[in-house]
Amino acid sequence: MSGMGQACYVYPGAPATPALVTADISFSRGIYMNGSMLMDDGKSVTIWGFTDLAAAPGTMAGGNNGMGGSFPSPAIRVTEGQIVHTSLTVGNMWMHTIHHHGIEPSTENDGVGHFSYDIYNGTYTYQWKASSAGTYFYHCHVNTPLHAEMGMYGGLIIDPKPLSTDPVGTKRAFSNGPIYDVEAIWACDEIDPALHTLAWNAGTCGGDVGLNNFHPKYFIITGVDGASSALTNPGVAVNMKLGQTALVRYICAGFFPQKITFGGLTASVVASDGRPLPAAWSTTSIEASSAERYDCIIKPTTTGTYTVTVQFLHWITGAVLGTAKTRINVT
Ligand SMILES: [Cu+2]
Repeated sequence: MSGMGQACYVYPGAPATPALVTADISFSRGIYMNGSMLMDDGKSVTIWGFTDLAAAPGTMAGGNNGMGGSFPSPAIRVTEGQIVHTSLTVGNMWMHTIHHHGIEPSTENDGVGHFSYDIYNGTYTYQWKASSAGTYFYHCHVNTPLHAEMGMYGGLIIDPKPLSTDPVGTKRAFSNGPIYDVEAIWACDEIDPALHTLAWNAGTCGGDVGLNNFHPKYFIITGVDGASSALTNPGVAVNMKLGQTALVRYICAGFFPQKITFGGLTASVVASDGRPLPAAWSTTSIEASSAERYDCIIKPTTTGTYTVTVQFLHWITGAVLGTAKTRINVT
C-alpha cells in the first residue's frame, strides 16, 4: 500500500458485502482508463469508464481487451422492487467506486469514497434495492472532480413493474405514469481536456493540481460531441413518427448549470430525480444543476426537425460557456 498515495485513502479494499442476500438481477463492472473520445475538431481526449465484465471481450461494453470501453459506461437497467447487485472489480493500480446516484442504500453500499470503501485489488458487490422507478445515473465517487470529469458514469434506469392491465411491451415512465413509444437518454456534460492528462489520485493528498481551474472546451450529449455530431448521431438524436410519444430522460451530468430547450416543442415534465412530480409541468425549457434529472414527455403535433439546444452556464455570471445540440426528427 505504498508509492501510489494510498495513505490519503481511508478504507481501501474489497471486503465482503454485509448482509448479502440473493439478488433479483446482477451487473458486473470493471474499469478502463485508456479510452478516448474523438471530438468534432479532430482532437482526441482520454476517457475513463466502467466496462461490462459480462459482455464479450473486444466489444465496447466489455472494453477492447483492456483498451477502453463505451462512453458513457454501459447502462444499468432494472425493474422497480428488485434487489440489485453491482459488482465492481478493480486491480491494484488505482481505486474506484460505484455510487448509484439517487438510490439510497446502506453506507457500506453507497460507494462514496472516504465514507465507504475505495475499491482496491479485488471485487466489492454493491447491494441495493430499486425502490422508485425513474431516471438515475451511476458514477465513480473517488476523487470525484476528476473521475466524473474523466467520464466514469453511466445511465441507471428503474422501470416500473408492469400493470396487470397493460398490454405486453407497454412502456411507462413510472408506475401508473405516462406511456411512451420512443426513449432518449441525454446525459449532458462538459469536458476540459486540460484535466484529462492527470493521474487518478491527482490532488487528493492536499496538493493543488488545478481541479478547481475548470475551463471546458467541449460540450457533449451522451458521449457525443454536441458541436455537430450529436445532431445526427443515432444514439442521441430522436427519430419518431407523428402521433408517437417520446420520453426524454435528461441528465445534467456536468459540473456547470445547464439550460435545455426543445427546439420550440413543449415538454411535459413528469418526474425529477427519480420521483414523479405531484403535477406535470409544461415548459419549452428546463434549467438544471449538477446531477439533476428530469423526465420529459414530448408529443409533437406537427412533423418537422426540431433542434434541441443545451447551454452550459457559468456558475456565477450565468454566461453561456458553450452549447451542445441534437435533434428530434418527426416524420
Ligand atoms: Cu474512479
